[in-house]
Amino acid sequence: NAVECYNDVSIPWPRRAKKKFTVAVEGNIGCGKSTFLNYFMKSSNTEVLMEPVNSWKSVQGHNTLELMYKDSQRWSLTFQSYVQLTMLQNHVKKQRKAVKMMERSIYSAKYCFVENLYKNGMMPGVDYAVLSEWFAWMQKSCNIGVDLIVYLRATPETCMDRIRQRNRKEESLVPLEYLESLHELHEDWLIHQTKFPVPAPVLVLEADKGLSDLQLDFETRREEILCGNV
Ligand code: TTP
Repeated sequence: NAVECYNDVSIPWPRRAKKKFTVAVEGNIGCGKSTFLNYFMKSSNTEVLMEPVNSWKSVQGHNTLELMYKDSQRWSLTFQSYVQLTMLQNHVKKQRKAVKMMERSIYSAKYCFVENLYKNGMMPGVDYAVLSEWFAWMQKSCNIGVDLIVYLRATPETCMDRIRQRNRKEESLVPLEYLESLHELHEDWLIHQTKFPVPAPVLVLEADKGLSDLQLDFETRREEILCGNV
């Protein structure tokens, strides 16, 4: 399969490159995923699927992201079911280039965000159960595989600073504790690998540094990221 092929260094790179390869970029809110994706957008063999945040803000005229932050008990199921749909659409979207790079995945939406909402009492148990049933069905029935996860690992404090700087109006009320809780869930999933299945090898990039230093890391690790030689 694609992972084995990309990891098999005995196969020369141009031939390895002909196999399709999917990378999911993960990390807390504000960690720098868009910067990462903008950087790799310049690679000619890579297609980049940015997260459809704008479509979450305008579902037939409804801002589901804003509703979720304003009253999560009432609206988090509405929001997360739409996120799950848009993630699925990106996963199954026909891949034309050798590398498909996705901002997040259906996995972090479920294992980090939905878990966070449920475990902190922001999503009723019945809503969590319905989303979990949908998720389990999609795992069995749809092609949602990824070949590599790039984890941009930043402290909640760094993420908070970056969220403040970008000043997205829906996120004005996000408290540090929310980011701390999401951070723990990303760490449990991708670093300790104790809580949920990890669908692909994980490449960790420390993302607390300034964005220009981070871009140097993108450059140095470029081959690993685009070929999966982790
Ligand atoms: P992120 O997916 O973390 O995207 P980002 O724009 O913060 O990424 P970066 O700064 O690293 O480039 O979150 C976008 C918004 O959507 C954020 O407010 C969190 C929210 N969100 C959820 O609430 N639930 C979800 O399942 C997902 C995927 C995002």
